[in-house]
Amino acid sequence: MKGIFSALINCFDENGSPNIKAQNAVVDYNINVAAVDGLYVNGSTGESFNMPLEDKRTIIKAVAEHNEGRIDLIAQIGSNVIEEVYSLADTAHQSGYKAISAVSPYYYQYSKAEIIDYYRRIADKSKIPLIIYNIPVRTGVALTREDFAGLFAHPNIKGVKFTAQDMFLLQQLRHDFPDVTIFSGYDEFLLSATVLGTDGAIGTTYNIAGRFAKEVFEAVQRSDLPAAYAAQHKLNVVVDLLLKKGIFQTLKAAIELEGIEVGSPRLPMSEINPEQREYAAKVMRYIKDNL
Ligand code: MN9
Repeated sequence: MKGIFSALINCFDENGSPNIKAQNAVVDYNINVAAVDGLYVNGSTGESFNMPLEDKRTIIKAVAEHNEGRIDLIAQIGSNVIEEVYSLADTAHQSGYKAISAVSPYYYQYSKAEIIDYYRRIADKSKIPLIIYNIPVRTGVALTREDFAGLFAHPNIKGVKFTAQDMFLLQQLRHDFPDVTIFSGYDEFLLSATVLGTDGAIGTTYNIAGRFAKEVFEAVQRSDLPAAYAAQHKLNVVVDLLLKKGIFQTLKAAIELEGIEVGSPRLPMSEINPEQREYAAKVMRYIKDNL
């Protein structure tokens, strides 16, 4: 797997249940307009951590059915309820996903041994490869170079989504594990990560700004740093506008402007407010003016 993956938004109706019609439209938008190479389903951006198990399963299946093999799919299934993780790993496999991914267990302060054991158990059970979702700012768990060495020793742990600002560690991982698939996770660091030799990136803003991200990634592959720098600047304008008033609501409001009724986030996140709609209009205008 390679290239730019959207951390796919999930669409809900007024009761908070999956809205499959809108979800399908968002998948098409990602493929046809944002032009991404793959989708990371039920990640942070998909609000997975606020969703009931059966809704996560519904989304995993629906996205695969509608995608019909057009682009690569990864299902994020991490949770503290390990039986649910195993069960979603099966669903992802049966639905044709290329890989599963999982955040480390969170809330309780688990020991490194417990976290590594969690990942190994999932990787043992899963019939498709596991990509570690490393996001210390959310989980409070900072995996080290040595921790990754232990994890990548498992034959079914084949990648990492690296959502951290530590470019020192990222370089070390690229050096130590040339065959592991490394996706960078912060859209604002896409250029910095790509020059270190990552295989691709997974991010929130690619749902609407996938083409800017592809420009960054492809310019680095052909060693055109001025073009990569210019594209990263455009992407950073988008990231900045989205972060200002609340990234998830503003992103959803932006996609609504494209004619898809994605709805508001699930509770306990708040609804989209007028200020977020105003920023959504700014961000879509910027993208269209700078494509
Ligand atoms: O998927 C995203 N991280 C989180 C990765 O949602 C926590 C990023 O795409 C960020 O939303 C983005 C803005 O900081 O880089």
